[in-house]
Amino acid sequence: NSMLSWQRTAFHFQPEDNWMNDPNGPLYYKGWYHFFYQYNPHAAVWGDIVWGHAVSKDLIHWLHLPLAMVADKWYDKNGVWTGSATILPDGKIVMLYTGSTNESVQVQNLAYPADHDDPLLLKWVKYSGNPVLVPPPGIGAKDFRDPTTAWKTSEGKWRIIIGSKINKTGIALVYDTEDFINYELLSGILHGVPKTGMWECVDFYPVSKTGQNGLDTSVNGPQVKHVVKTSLDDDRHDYYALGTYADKVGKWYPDNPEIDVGIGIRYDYGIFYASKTFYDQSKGRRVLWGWIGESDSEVADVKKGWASLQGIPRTVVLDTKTGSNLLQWPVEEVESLRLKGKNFNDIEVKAGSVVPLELDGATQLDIVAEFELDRKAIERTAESNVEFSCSTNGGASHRGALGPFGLLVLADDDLSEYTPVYFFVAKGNNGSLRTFFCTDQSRSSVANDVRKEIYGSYVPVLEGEKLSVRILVDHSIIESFAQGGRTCITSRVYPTTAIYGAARLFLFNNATEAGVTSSLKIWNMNSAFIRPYSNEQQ
Ligand code: DQQ
Repeated sequence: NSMLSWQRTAFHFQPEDNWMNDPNGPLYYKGWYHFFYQYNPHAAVWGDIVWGHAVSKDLIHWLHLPLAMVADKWYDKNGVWTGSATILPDGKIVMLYTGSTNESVQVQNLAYPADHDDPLLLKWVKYSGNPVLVPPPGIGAKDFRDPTTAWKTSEGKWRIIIGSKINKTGIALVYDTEDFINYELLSGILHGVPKTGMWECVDFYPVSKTGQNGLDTSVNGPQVKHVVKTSLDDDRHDYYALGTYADKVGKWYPDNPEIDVGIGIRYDYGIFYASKTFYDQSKGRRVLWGWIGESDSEVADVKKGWASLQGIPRTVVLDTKTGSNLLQWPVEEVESLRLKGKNFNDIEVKAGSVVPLELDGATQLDIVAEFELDRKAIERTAESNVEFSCSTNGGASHRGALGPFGLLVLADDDLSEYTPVYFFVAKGNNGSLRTFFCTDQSRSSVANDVRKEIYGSYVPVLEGEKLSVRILVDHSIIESFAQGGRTCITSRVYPTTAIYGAARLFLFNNATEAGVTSSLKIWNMNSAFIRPYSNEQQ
């Protein structure tokens, strides 16, 4: 349907057509980044899941390859579900994935490249003895999925975790193996959190306490913390927590039990699910992929013939300044798409005003913005509203003393459509400030078959820091990173008039008392090359 074709993105990974969900088995091999993903070759809705496959030299430009694995065995007849890659010390690759069997039992299967000399890893072989793991006693047949990348134990074995639940407690089961064929289930779980439900797509990895570079999954010791991430089936968000890993017993303990896995911090406060990291040995970084679904209707997805994107891959490191959160940032390669940039210096945005930013197009942007609130107004205001929350406080049109202020993205000229990405500074009665970072979709589209939520959360702002945001805009996706990636929000939006050449960008300040000064650098973004392999060959 050409009416909806503007929703296709220009530099986000998406298949030519049909449905995509979770990222699978990302890895770097012989000069190529490989990306596999949950894919329905037949329709723009979930079902008939197989593994799509694409390769890239830079995580931005992609060649689509033939399907890597299809549902052709009894042990994956109902779906070739999510899995992860492990690169062995000799450079060989093993892939573990969940199969939904002919009887819809969730089992784990082993696969490997047919030809390790092929840098494109076109052909995959399923191990003849599959499945290698079936649900253990006490675990439901449909509650056993999504094996992680393996890491080395101090004993020299490989270890993986697999998500599950017992009653309503989400858990990660731990298995040790020496050959990826025979496994030993540890008697205790890695970790579990009551009332969180099924843990999908668990992830486990070390982050350096100095925060500078990414670490291979097996790195352990006093210089690291360990991250546990789960995707909660019940509320469709990805939660992580920082903690300490005890190799000997195969357990992990959160730094702060109040911000434990599934009840504390999210990777992203918008749409972002089933994510997975991998260690990029070519650049010494840990890279996070996340599935970005749609927030329009299924009818609209079927009409347009496709559904879902992948977020721009993000590097993840520990935020050594706070010590209590990660920093996520778009991989540096996305900057290669930047066309001519434009600077806007010290723009004054008075309380209650909107300021247009003149650009050559506003549907493909990379925005870096800083904001400073008028100090006198901060001191002056008597407002007390530390209980503020993005989603319950009326969104960007609610006026407080010190906010909201930020940008109106994918807006049209007369502001019949726009998506505010903004800060709200709340002042406590003891004078302390608390900053929130939000995205408000309530006026993002005049269409009525799309969800129009208000997303957001608290963002840590340290003494002396300016408020800062990076925003990637690509037709129907807005990815926003506040304070260097401490709090992130991804939105899918469906404007009807703020498209192509009609899309504009504005600064806004809906505070009642404080003026804001903003400096920005904005680049129009080139489109990425994301094409079928067969076309390449012609
Ligand atoms: N998607 C896969 C499962 C996983 C879920 C099936 C998460 O393996 O638990 O498509 O989105």
